[in-house]
Amino acid sequence: MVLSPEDKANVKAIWAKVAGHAEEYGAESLERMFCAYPQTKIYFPHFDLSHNSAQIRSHGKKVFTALHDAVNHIDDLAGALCRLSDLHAHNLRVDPVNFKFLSQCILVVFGVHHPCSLTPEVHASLDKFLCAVSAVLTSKYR
Ligand code: HEG
Repeated sequence: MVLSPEDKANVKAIWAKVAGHAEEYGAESLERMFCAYPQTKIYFPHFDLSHNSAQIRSHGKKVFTALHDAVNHIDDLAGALCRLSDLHAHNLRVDPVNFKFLSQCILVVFGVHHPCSLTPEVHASLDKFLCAVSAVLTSKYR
């Protein structure tokens, strides 16, 4: 998944809107994933999955903070996500299909909160970025 200079600029621009909302947007993305794709709940048996639970908020913030870090290292995603890629492949063993589900929900959250910013071009760039992140996080399975 190759991001053009324009894709990178689009991702950085829309990601600037997350500032101060990482927990809120992250939690909403997770809740949408658990609701629309209930099979994803299997990875979180130890979580309280009720609406707006402290665990969902805290995990949502972690996911969005990691994505923020990835945006800041958009030219070296493999390096920026190296530790998380080990964790997801070797410890968590999340089936790669689930990354598409979460990415889809993250896109929807941007659409809900920033409808005017999510132009078709920005949508396409953000989709490519999330695909690239997912590819790194699922690259070490064996
Ligand atoms: Mg993952 C932990 C990021 C997709 C299931 N995930 C984590 C952590 C981060 C993260 C930052 C905390 C790591 C730590 O504790 O050091 N996850 C992350 C990103 C993405 C992603 C950026 C994709 C955009 N994760 C993902 C998906 C699933 C999943 C699709 C399953 C449906 N993640 C998962 C689980 C944990 C993490 C079960 C451990 C949660 C816990 O026990 O606290």
